[in-house]
Amino acid sequence: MGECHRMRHLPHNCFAMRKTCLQLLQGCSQQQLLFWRNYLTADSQQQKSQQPELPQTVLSFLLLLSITTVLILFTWPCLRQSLGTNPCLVPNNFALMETTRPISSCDICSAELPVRLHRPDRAEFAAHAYRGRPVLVSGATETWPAQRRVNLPFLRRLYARVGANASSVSEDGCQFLAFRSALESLEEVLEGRVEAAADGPPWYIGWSNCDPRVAAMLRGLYSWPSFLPEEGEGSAVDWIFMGTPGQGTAVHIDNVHRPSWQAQIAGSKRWRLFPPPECEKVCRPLTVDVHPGDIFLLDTNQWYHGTEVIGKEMSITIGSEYD
Ligand SMILES: O=C(O)CCC(=O)C(=O)O
Repeated sequence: MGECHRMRHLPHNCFAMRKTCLQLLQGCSQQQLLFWRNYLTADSQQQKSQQPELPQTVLSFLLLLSITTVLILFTWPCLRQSLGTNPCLVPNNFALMETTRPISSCDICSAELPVRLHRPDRAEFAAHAYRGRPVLVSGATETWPAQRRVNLPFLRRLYARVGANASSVSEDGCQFLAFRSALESLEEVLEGRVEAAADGPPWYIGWSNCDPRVAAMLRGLYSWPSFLPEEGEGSAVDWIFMGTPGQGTAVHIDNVHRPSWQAQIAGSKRWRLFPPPECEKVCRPLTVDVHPGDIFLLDTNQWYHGTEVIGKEMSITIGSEYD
């Protein structure tokens, strides 16, 4: 094919760039031109199928970038807390919680909520234990010495006597939550950073009481509610929440294993409950006021909840999850 053979490196779009192509192909016979046309067309199609197209690469990159951004946005509050002093065991990221929580059956709603029970026995409570409907039990803690004895000075003495390391509540899976209060640990609270008077500067905290010596002493002052399902006792850590009037928790939803009970030992607390979005058409938000002697039972995984101490007293609660 003479001169034509040396034009192996014709540009692939040669036939589109007619002028250049014709110059390059000068001297080729009709047959040679046909040869090159077939050769180049086949070659360029093969190359096309081997190389990923630019738009596809850009799209993949953008997709990856969006996924990474969304992941960072959703997990950042957790990551930041985990890197700081508080382990992020009570999830506080609304978007993350909302996208990962299981969808509720709207059987958690009914016209009359909360369900009100007075000193139920195990059989009566069994009908409500796992239904997800908030239950307010009255008259179930009258015999608890905790009602009269547990307050901040008592807890200060107890931790000092037992020699429990109060800062340990933020290690090994135990938690200390300071909510809006500028407090770093339970130690600070017990060592006097807050006033025991209800009308002093505001504060509100919660902690999982995982020191076995303190737990044993406190369990001598209250008992596992007798109406709860039998197999539930002792399997979970007790939680104490306490603080001054006007304080409490912002609305949130939990990711814990089981439903919770909470006994109001002192003061009064208002719970604001909101159904999950999938049940908004079936049930309404509700407000439940809990007073000393009441036990409030709530599936905190299904109901968005926030609290506020009402009245003039310091609020103290003890509670746990039940099986
Ligand atoms: O008792 C409180 O004030 C808050 C309790 C709470 O938010 C919870 O148990 O998830």
